[in-house]
Amino acid sequence: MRLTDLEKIKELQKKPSHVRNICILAHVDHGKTTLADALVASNGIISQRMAGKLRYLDSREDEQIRGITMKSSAISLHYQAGSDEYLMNLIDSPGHVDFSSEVSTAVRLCDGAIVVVDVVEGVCPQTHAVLRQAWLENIKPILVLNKLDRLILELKMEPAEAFNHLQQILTEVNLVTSELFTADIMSMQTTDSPSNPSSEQKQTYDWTEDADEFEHKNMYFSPELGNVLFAAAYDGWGFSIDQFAEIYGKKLGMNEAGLRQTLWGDFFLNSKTKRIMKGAQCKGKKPLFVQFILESIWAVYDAVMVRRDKEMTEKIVKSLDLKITARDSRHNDARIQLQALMGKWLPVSNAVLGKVVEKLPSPLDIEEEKVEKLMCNKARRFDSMPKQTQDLKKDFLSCKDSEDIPVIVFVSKMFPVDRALLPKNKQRPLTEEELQRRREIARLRHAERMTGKTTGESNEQSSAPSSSEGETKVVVESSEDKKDDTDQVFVAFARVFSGCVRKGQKLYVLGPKHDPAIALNKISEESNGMYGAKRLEDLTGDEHVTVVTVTDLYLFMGRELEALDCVPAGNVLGIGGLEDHILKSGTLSSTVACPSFTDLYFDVSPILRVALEPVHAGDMPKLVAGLKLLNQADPCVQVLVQETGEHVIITAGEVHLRRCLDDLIERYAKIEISASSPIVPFRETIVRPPTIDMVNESIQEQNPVGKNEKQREFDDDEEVLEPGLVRIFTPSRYCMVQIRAVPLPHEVTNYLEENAFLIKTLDQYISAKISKRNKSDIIGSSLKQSTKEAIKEFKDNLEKLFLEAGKQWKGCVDSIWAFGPKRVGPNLLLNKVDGYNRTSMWGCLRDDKTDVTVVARDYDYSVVSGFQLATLTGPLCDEPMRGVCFIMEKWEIGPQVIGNGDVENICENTLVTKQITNVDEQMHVQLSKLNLENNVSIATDSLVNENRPCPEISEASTSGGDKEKRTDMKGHVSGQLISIVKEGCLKSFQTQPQRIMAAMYKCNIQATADVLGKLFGVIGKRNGRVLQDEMREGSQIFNIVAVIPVVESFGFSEDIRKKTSGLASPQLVFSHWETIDVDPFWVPTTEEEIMHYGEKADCENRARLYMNNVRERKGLKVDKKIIEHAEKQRTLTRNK
Ligand SMILES: Nc1nc2c(ncn2[C@@H]2O[C@H](COP(=O)(O)OP(=O)(O)OP(=O)(O)O)[C@@H](O)[C@H]2O)c(=O)[nH]1
Ligand SMILES: [Mg+2]
Repeated sequence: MRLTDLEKIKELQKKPSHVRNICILAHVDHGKTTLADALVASNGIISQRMAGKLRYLDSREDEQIRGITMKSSAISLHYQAGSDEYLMNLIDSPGHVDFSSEVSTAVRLCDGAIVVVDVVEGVCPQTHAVLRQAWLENIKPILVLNKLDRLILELKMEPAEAFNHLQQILTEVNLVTSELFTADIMSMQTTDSPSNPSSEQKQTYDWTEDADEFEHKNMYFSPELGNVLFAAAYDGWGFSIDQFAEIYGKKLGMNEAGLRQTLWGDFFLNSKTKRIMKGAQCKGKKPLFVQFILESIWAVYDAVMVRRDKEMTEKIVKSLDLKITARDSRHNDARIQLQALMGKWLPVSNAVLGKVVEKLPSPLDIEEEKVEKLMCNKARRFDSMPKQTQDLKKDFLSCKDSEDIPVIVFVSKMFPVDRALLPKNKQRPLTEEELQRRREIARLRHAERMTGKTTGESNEQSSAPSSSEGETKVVVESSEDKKDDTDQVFVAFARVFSGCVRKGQKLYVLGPKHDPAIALNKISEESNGMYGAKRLEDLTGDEHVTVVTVTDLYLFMGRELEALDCVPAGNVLGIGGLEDHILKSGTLSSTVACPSFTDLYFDVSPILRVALEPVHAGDMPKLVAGLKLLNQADPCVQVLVQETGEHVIITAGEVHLRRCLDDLIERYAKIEISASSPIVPFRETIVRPPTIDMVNESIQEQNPVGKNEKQREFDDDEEVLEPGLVRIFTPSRYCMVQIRAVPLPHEVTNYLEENAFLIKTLDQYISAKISKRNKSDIIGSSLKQSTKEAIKEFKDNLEKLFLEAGKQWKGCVDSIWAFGPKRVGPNLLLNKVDGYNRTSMWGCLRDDKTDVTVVARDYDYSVVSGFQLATLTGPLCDEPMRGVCFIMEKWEIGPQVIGNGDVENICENTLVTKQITNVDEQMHVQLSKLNLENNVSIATDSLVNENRPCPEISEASTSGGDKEKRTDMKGHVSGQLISIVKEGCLKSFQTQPQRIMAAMYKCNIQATADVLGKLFGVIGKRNGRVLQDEMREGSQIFNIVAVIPVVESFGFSEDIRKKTSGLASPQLVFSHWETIDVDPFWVPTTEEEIMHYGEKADCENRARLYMNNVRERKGLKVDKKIIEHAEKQRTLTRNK
């Protein structure tokens, strides 16, 4: 029976000091939902006995079937500590890495976290991840070391052993937090140092100051600080050492505070002096934790579970003065007896909720630092925001709910709810008055019937309508609902940070690009206050604010929702009716001075793609509508329509994909859907010519074997000057380009990839310069000092990496022309064209006065486009390139090229080349002149409208009659140039040794020694590599870190689980790109090789296999013979 009614919760919501917003975080399967069950049971929502078995917050069917949580869900609980009552808004989050975006959405709404660690598995990858999340969002954690029962029953540890083990786990956890802390300090140091003069003076850095702060912030977990609990949530018990300090303080007449400091650690009780002494370990004494705590618990398990000693059990119950029902104490199942006993003695809910109240902050304690972090992202300074915006900080801090305080709400996700489950559509229990009324109606009906019997049948009919009045109403309601085309509605998962949200209130919905400064200006122009009552889809490009009327407010109660009329600051809530205004997350406020909250931090990016189509073609509209709902409901999934028209979803991993498909089929689209096999991304690259071939024989320079089949195709190609260098003319002979392809050093490629966001900033800046737009939401005319510094550092590091890679790269950073594909990718185009001094990429680093124009030659943009196209779809299988540098060595353009007729002459004749260069120079001089005169770049203009005839070249043409023809031809130049640059890049790429790059997953597996062999077998079979296999100290468990190609990963987890009888279960996270060191075009040539690999080497050549699979999928030409040397078929059944 539920112990707390809604009225009490509403009352508590109004006292922020008595509210705690907390989430439970952990690695997968460490026991979050089980712990939540115990807390839920303390409110009587589920029975104590079902706690741990029901997993109440896993309300989805697939969560129950698979036994893992897939979405975060919230419940409001009541907790009484002495005379004080508290409201706990608790959020349970998933631990599987595929759903880590759900963790981000939960953490954003909370002030504190309960971090759970399974003491057998210890610190796992997601433990790192969640601690990091908590750190990034400035939320305070307490630690629950869970599953202590496993140490007793499974690992059969002695109490002293268990104590050492627990100490070790605690050290591991603290190591993670201190790493986070140091990383944070380091980044603060680096960002502070250049601009902050005071830090220059402070040459020697005092670590102790920060270490103090670290301890002050309670970031270290330690039982004596009161932020560590020990538990076995499944058995319903848990404790902090404070509880035992209290018990033994009274029992032994000792100082409680003293005990609190010594119960954990190297202390023992001197039995003679009755004093607590230090140095238990070196003196071979039992530490207090073992003697006073663990031994007692071990004794209970021993009596109840191991020896099943009834007498002893009764004795324990008596000595602890517990009241256990006869039903429990006589139960056949010893575990139930144990749970009843331990649950009564050390109830985990009391221990955990008590510590939550004591150690975790209330909404009132929100720190200024956190508020600033929420309101403004790193690139911007809080004090650069408008004054009205800065003023909102005090409203955050005061957390008041009065009328005059602006309302600020953050929605972290939209989650789907069955329309039928909304409180307004649910049958609620009848109140006493309603029951009374119904009774009255029934009595009247009965009386009428009795009189009807005497007066005749006719009356019976007339009484019928009135008797079913209640029912008719229900029918009307449900038919009204049927009008809606879907049975799913979205409820926003949100928190009120300031003010009080009320039903019927109008609020602004602030989009991610909303700028308070602009909106405040606009609003003062429009006198009537609220502007633009629009929906999301009606917004134009520069509008980022819509207005919504709040229709429904809900309280989350696990599987149920309760309707509310208003929710004051500091509480987690659900808001209905926002689906047309918010896609995944967003900010609501009563003032436009409020900025849109900073983006949620997602740890995992989606990588697994599948294409979807309906089984019945006519269902396409339903699929599209379903995908729209899925996109809104899942914080991480990406839904897109590819150029090919395919509908594609990108998910974080296999488990996430399965959930998305189930959701689509059963909830959102409700049609049969066929999903393609996963589309795994690849990359294409080139490498230095290898020195040994596939069979480890060295390749001599002249040996034609050194070239593969593909490279030999270009042997007679006149455009190929040497391997990796090509020269191509446009068909009109108007332009010529000479391009070389070389592999980029690995370090550079990785560095470019890591800094994609800076490259993007740089690109936006240059585009803004070129088009002379002044977009305040991007960068505008000048960069912020901090961004400039970051770009400068990026450039310096890039230079350093190039220099380390070899002298040949000297100076190349200054000649970078473009990054690609999509202008940010890890491939480079370098400008080595003689006499073409293009404005450098790094122009923004010069001071603002000189940084005025971008000088670029005509058709510069076409060259960049050609490069972008080539790097986006490589020649192997139309996948993007990675780590390739294209060097434009010559680029000639002009009328003289055509006049000379013979191509050979043009190429070889140095005189002509010189002429061309002269024209080039002429153009350049003219260009610069114009620049000087107008102080704007003409070339820049022509970039914007690239098909426009170019004034310089028109003037350069000598014959007036030719003018029209030239202009016409030039109209095609840009297109032809794009095409030859693309072709040049591809050809120069193809004349080098090409390789496929595979996306790699990193996986952490925990397994016992006996299954290691099988495990390595599975990893090896899937072309994976084991990077690390270490035995966890003090346990039989090995921590294995391996990498496997994503393309080989499907069914990997399942395979591992089967081979190890469910003992090991891996989690896969995208790690890096790896070159498959096999030439996809290699075919055996020598007799030995043919004997070894067969004529086509198809079975061995992994790279070729991957390449051909992708080509087949994309409908590209595949160079393979289906049947070779087919044998005569035999029928298996013999004709009789
Ligand atoms: N022995 C033992 N098992 C436990 C304990 N707590 C949880 N478990 C078991 O651990 C498994 C996982 O528990 P859950 O509560 O679902 O774990 P979770 O952290 O919510 O998992 P995800 O939500 O999927 O990340 C279940 O089989 C539980 O019965 C415990 O204290 N002792
Ligand atoms: Mg769970």
